[in-house]
Amino acid sequence: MKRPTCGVLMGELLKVVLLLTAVGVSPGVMGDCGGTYLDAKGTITSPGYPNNYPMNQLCVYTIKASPDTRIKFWCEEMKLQESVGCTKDWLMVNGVYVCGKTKLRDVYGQGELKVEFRSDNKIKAPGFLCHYERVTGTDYEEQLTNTLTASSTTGLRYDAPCECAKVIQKNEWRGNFQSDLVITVPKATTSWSICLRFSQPISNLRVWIANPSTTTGRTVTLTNKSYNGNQAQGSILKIDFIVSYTGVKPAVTSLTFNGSPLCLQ
Ligand SMILES: [Ca+2]
Repeated sequence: MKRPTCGVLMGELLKVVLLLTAVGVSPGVMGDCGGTYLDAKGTITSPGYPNNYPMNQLCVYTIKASPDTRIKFWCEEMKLQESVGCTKDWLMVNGVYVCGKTKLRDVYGQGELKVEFRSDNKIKAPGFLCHYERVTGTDYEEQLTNTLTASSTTGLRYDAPCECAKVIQKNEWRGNFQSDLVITVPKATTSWSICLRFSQPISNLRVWIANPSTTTGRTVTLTNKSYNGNQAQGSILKIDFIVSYTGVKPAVTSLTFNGSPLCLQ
């Protein structure tokens, strides 16, 4: 009975030694939980990749270059536990949280890029395999909408915890309900469009501070009025609307803001 215990202990000891060896060592040792990466290019993975990552991990990967150098970061493989709003396991770069199979591609940092990986206390998965490299040239543009290949709208969020969009019902009467759509603007913009998808077709929509593309059906795009297109990052956009319906009451099931999916709370 003692041997297996000893075996486990030796295994743990070996892991500690390996971890200690890895600390401060330059880049790309597969399976490190975070570290500082100084090479011109390299690879980072979740701990233990391609085997399942352990639970309760919080790994910070700091990729550094000189202040005038840009760093490009992208993911080749992503297999994290998926959760609505990515509240369980997630990878975060530049304030964007992804989970499930949502791959980040071509995220840029100037001089430094911080990548965080978190796993909670239940359910493991194989994790991520991502690469970085220093880049030169003038084609640099940080475009959140171009950095994601979303497998679904649940595999993504913009801040922690999931508070980026809420639909708050204020009134309800036969065949109608009135709600506020509350969005925390993820990125400064001079114009906006919000695509709303309902679980059931709606028969009428009334909205006052946005122009609806249609007032019936399951999908509606709301665009800004001339006076409220300008929105700072983090500002709160509250849109009052009334939906009419026949039959089953519709609910907002997903939405995008300027093309990027937002989680719903
Ligand atoms: Ca988990």
